[in-house]
Amino acid sequence: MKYLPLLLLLLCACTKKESIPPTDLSQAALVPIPAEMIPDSGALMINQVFRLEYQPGIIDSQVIDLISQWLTDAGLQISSEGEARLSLEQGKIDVGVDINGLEISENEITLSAGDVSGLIHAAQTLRQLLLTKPDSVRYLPTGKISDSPRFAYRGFMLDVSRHFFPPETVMQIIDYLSLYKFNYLHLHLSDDQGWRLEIKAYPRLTEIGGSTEVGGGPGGFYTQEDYLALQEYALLRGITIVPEFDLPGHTNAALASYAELNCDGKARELYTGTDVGFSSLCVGKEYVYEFLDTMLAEVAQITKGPYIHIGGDEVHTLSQSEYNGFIEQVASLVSKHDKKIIGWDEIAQAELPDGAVAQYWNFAENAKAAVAQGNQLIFSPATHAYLDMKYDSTTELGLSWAGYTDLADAYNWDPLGMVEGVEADDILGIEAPLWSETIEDLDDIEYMLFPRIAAISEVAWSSRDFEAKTYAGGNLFTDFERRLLLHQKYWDEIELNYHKWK
Ligand code: TNX
Repeated sequence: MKYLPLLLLLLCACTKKESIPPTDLSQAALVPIPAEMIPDSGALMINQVFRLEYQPGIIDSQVIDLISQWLTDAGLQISSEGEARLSLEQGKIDVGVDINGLEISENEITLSAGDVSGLIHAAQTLRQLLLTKPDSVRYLPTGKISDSPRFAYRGFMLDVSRHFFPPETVMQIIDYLSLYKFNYLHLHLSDDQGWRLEIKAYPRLTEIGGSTEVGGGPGGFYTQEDYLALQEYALLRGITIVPEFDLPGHTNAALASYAELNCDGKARELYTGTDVGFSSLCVGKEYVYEFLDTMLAEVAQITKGPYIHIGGDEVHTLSQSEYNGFIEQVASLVSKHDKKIIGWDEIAQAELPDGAVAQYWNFAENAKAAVAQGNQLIFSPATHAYLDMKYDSTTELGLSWAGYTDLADAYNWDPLGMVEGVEADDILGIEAPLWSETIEDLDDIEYMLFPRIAAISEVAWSSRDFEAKTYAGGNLFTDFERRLLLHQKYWDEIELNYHKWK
């Protein structure tokens, strides 16, 4: 009896040394949570050399290099020879948008997907398994994951107008978005405080309109070369860029650059404050439509994705019919240049062309009007998805006009059921905007994004079992938090400036 404590101590020490392999894949720290996880009871030893196998000519070599780099950085040894196998298979399973699978057995890892974005997402799943496991654990649990997203559009918006962010910052954000399986990056490229994309036919837009920002800093802009490089960087990581030119309001930077855009023919002063709603292009002037036609033609030509976002929000200086007439004309110009339009929910007050998408941010009547016209919605409700809202009253950065948004608020909502009469088919997806009135650099961006961007990723990607699980504040969120806490290890490793919520 007297030796019992000693015996227990010894037993404990032994089992610890053995480092029990994890055996339950379904408990892995994956965000967004996959559609299906089937664990089995084995384990794969990580510390061995994996022989990379793929179908040459089918999978783009840049994609193979990127996936190998991600996994190597996350701790996998990959080579052309080796005992264990890492196989990449594209097009072998159901060909469907973004359907993907990850299978782990005792000596093989297989990533399979219908298309390239599915392959990238399968790789991100494996990468997350590696990045979130404790350093002492030398095994991955075996089993099978089958996954596909709930919504086709999973976006994040960065306001590069109120404050300008250089291409390196945008690339860093693209890396974060890709890890959490977002597939659209919306760049808010023009507003009262700055015009941020070079337009060759109108160089003063960036020379003058790009020369400052909120607070009077130097501003900046992307050359067309920068813009093309950003798109290429994003596309390789499964992300399409959506350029926004906010029209006809939020246009002071353009009005300061070209006097002809104003009804009185006089250029406006540059603006470095944060008011909204005071500016508008002169919608009755022929010059304005020539300008827009030329500008949109240039943008359409260098934009790889299907959408151009035309803004359309907060126009407080026009009559309803002036506003509607303007939106309809711009919509037809965008269609003429073979792109589809997205606009803030106000655009649904006008007649929308087929395929136009309204971005619901504040007004349910507008969302209903879009659906009544047969158009789809992107959900960005300011009360849950605006990442420029403060977490709580102590948050130094950000605004609070839509209230505070803590991690639970960013997680506990669903687009379905949010606006009466809006059905699943009416919803193209979700987008989280970050307006940058108070956001000045990458550290600020990271603070507002993390951890909430992970919550948004799960709302956008994962189907939620409302029947089986308590929704608001219930065990869905508790389980999300459990998984997310394991992501902090990686965030600490890369010195991410995240908001510590626990
Ligand atoms: C509303 S959302 C705006 C932006 C501001 C933002 C600040 C929208 C379409 N317009 O101009 O930056 O609030 O949260």
